[in-house]
Amino acid sequence: MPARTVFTHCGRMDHGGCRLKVSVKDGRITSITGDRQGYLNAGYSCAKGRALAEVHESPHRLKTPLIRAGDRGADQWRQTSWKEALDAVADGLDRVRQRDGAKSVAFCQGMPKGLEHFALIRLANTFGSPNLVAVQDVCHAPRELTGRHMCGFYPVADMHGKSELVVLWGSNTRATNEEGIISSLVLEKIKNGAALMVIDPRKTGLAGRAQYHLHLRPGTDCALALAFLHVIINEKLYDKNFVREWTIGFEEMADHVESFDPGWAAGITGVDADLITRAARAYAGADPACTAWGNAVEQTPEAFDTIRCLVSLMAICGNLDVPGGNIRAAEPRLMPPGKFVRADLVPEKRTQYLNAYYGTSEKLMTVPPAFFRKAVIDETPYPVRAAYMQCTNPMLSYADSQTTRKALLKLEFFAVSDVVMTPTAALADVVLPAASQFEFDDIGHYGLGHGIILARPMIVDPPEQCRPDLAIINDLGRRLAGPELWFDSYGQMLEALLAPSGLAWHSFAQKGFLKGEKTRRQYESKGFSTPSGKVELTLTDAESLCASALPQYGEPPGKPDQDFPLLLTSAKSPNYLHSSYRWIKSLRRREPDPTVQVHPETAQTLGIKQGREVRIETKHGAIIQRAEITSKIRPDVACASHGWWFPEKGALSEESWLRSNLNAVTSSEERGKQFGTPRLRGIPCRLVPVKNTEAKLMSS
Ligand SMILES: Nc1nc2c(c(=O)[nH]1)N[C@H]1C(S)=C(S)[C@@H](COP(=O)(O)OP(=O)(O)OC[C@H]3O[C@@H](n4cnc5c(=O)[nH]c(N)nc54)[C@H](O)[C@@H]3O)O[C@H]1N2
Ligand SMILES: Nc1nc2c(c(=O)[nH]1)N[C@H]1C(S)=C(S)[C@@H](COP(=O)(O)OP(=O)(O)OC[C@H]3O[C@@H](n4cnc5c(=O)[nH]c(N)nc54)[C@H](O)[C@@H]3O)O[C@H]1N2
Ligand code: SF4
Ligand SMILES: [Mo]
Repeated sequence: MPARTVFTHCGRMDHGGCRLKVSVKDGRITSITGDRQGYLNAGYSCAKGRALAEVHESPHRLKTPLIRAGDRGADQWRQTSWKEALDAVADGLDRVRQRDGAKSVAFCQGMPKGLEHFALIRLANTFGSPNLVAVQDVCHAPRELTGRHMCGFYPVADMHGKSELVVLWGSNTRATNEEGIISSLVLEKIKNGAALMVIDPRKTGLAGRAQYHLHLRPGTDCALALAFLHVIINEKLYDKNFVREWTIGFEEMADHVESFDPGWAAGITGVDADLITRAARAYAGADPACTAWGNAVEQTPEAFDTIRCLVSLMAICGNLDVPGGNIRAAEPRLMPPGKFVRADLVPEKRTQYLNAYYGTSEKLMTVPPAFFRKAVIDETPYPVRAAYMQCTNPMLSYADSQTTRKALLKLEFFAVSDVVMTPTAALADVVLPAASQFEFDDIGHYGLGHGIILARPMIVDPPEQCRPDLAIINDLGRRLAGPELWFDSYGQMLEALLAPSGLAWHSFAQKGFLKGEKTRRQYESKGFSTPSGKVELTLTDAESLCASALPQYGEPPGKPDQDFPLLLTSAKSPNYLHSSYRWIKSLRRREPDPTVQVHPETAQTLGIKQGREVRIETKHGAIIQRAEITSKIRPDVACASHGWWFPEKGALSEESWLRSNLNAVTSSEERGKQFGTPRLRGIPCRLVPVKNTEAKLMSS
């Protein structure tokens, strides 16, 4: 067959977004390059995207459904047919539903990889369970929902408008190409004259190009943001008109931030007071400034307060909902997510789901992993006894891996869909082999709040018996909820979702993407969708959120001390997605081992040598990673790699899943009230060089 070229969008290597030109010959992908026409990437692609052909061909892929043939976690499997596997999953989930009620069955999703996320919510809803467990406690929800509490929408950086300043607040777009912000767009803005401010404990590549780099201690962002507010309000640099017309609580906020001066913040953050003052002035002076904010601002129990400060800054400086600022991105005309997931079928969700017991924000519709595990292990507030998991590897991605393992082993039944045998899948009763990128028709970015959706048409057949999650869920839905609530095929699901746009799948796939209509300053005619109709600097419903009306800075309970003198944080690798893809050769060559970044002075004091193994110890456990000695990091900080397991050592051995797993030294005992967020940034730790004799360590 002659070679052919297909255009599609990348996915499953991060949130996706780059338009790719893919060449195919005889069912094999022969080349992948970034396409210049790409709305988000303008020709850019990264090593992960270009490695997708290896995902397709990898010998590590799961290729047939498996049913457990020995004890849990004994690694004994029997290959089976799809019919038997899906019957087994349906029976396992239904048995628990019949006996204990639908809410005793959880549906668990990791980072949304494509439309499967919403299809799974639909499965949970049509099944009758309010418990959709996801990683949103540490990803996305704190940003989106705090935005919605304060101004009625999720203020995303307008990467296509003109800005005078780009702020990367705990976001390393160059490596992570975060949620629709492909780094090429940031670079384009800089080329067009925007100044750059980076707020990061590491001197990242972009920090090296920034006019302002605030090299703060991890976990102290709230103090820094309060000091920004102090400077801007004290020096009257705010947008007086916007503040007067469109905010409530400004006077209270002004009084409140009076004591949070840059000198105070310098003591906490480690950033020079003068630099804080200059940076705050630059933010207020830019017309407009856009803030791309990342995981760092939301992976602490204080996330709500930190993000409230950031939204307050956007508001009082006139950066909210203006071109080139932080905007409300209108979604394209599609079936609205609430309708797609059939939210109407669980009207009692907010009183029934596990979150109700913990009193989280009612806008948080997914269950934090810590609540799920407690329901499994302690049966609090009621037992959860079965789970269906897709696109997630909780053994690596949930804080406190030992507790996760205990919970998974206690589940009466659980099934996993994944592309390879992971430390999570290895503990399951049934494992389903999922199709991956390019192997089925998919829609990217639906429901993520970025105002775009992207077509990811199928290019090659999946390996052997692999099937797309959308098809698997559709089949499970038909079995568990009845065919009338589901579709004849997953293709119909895509058509139904697209119908309001007037496009059929094949036309959409040709067009490539849809974006919502550009509307800015909508508040001028409609007000803000908050109880007061304005941006709530003081929150009207603060009490119901167990928060004070204004953002506070609370000292973290665990501060560095003699025993644990450093602060541990993490940054995502440009070469991997969380716990995924260590089994791809080209990526593993680029990054063979997990590394912890240490400052040269710290390394010298502790006797740590470049490239040698170091034990990272916190109150919660110890792991080993290799030292990368670099002056790019603060001397009082250690920045570890997240998501590491070693597929070449199997999925079950501690040498594989425990040895270097960052979440073996995190905890979820301390959590934020509003979103159930544990502390993943700024954990007191110590580093100990590993002697050759103990290199084999682990749980010893
Ligand atoms: N300590 C610490 N922990 C963190 C973070 C951190 O910064 N520090 N970050 C957090 C964040 S932001 C997130 S989003 C989570 C991510 O947490 P997860 O989503 O759980 O982690 P991933 O590695 O992205 O994905 C898990 C699995 O999805 C599988 N997969 C890939 N594509 C498909 C597919 O199409 N179908 C199926 N069925 N499976 C597929 C992969 O093989 C992989 O095993 O981790 C969180 N955990
Ligand atoms: N290559 C790659 N891309 C990804 C992912 C991936 O795993 N790999 N994951 C995807 C997902 S699900 C998400 S949510 C996004 C995450 O995207 P980002 O938010 O950009 O991810 P991180 O690398 O966790 O954090 C960004 C920066 O925060 C800095 N940092 C660490 N601690 C702190 C702190 O306390 N305060 C401040 N201000 N900065 C701090 C780190 O040094 C890092 O440079 O990326 C997406 N894209
Ligand atoms: S930046 Fe993200 S979307 Fe673009 S090629 Fe890389 S993994 Fe794919
Ligand atoms: Mo994430």
